[in-house]
Amino acid sequence: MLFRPKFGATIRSERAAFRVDLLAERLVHPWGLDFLPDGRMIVTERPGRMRIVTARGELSHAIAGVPAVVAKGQGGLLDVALHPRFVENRLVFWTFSEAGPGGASTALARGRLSEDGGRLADVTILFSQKPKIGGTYHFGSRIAFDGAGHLFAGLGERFNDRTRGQAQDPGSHLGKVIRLNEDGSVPADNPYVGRAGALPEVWSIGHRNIQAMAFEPGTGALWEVEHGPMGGDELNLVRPGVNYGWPVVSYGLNYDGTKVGSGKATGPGFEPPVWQWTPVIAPSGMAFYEGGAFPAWRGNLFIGGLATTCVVRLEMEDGKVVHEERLLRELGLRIREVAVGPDGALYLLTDEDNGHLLRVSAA
Ligand SMILES: [Ca+2]
Repeated sequence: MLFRPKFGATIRSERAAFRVDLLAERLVHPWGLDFLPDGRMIVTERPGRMRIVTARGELSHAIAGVPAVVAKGQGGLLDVALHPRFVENRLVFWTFSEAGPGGASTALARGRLSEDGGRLADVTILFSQKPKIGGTYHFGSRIAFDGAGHLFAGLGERFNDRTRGQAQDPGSHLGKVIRLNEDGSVPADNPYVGRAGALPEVWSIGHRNIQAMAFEPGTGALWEVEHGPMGGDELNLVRPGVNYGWPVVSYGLNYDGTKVGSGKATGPGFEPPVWQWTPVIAPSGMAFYEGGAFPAWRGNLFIGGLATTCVVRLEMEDGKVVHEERLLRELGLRIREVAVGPDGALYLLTDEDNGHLLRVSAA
């Protein structure tokens, strides 16, 4: 039986002692979180709401102006990210499941948050994943800014056997990382621009279901985490034009126990993951720790675990993972999103009907 520590109790781990506090609850399957310049947070809930949460955990009403989402299965309102110069332009970006001919797909939108935080104006759909298909699984997705005028989105391959092979096809957006300019236009130096049969937004191919993405401070490297099938969750270092292998090579097996694709874990022309989890952790959300509250955690990568109800802490050295620790398993909560606050605390969202916002601070 799991020991369930009370919120607020001191928890000792390998490198730090910390406490977990319940900041807010009654968020419905919260998904994405980012920090406003004043320390408040903007949070998405999968059914289609976006709200502001104060540093003390008070929830606002739903922000008006968010377009309709397909809130079914894994679909709905997904990630949210503020523009790196939000202070000047008030721009908010988010991903969601968008309806259309053929079913649904992941889309990326941008809007301008009113000064009072109550409304999004000038809402524009910057990108719609092609093709739209039926089914409610594997929408991805996460957003990351490089700070040099580009934004990246990690997308899913929509799960079903008929279409997952499109993850290998640069003419489809299924199972891709894409790169856009911040106005939604396509950068001329994207790797597939001008290639016959390819979609110009594509940055890297062969992904399954991307659930976390982050730039590494210091190196500027882009990392992503994606779900494997039965085994084979992956941490990948994302580079342009590179093929990450799905569904030809995988450390996992299909859910019926059969081998994936070639039956091999790696192969020529496919970039292997930097780290992989078998059995799976079902990762979602990640952040590099740069805060001042936990000096021993600086440079570590923290990744949420859904199925494993934990936060994975990875120690990184020269682009490699040198140690893994799993934190918070005893809480028994599915961790959907991980962010580092301006106070140096870790902020977590839990994927539950009564979703929590948790703060992990130094004890
Ligand atoms: Ca792979």
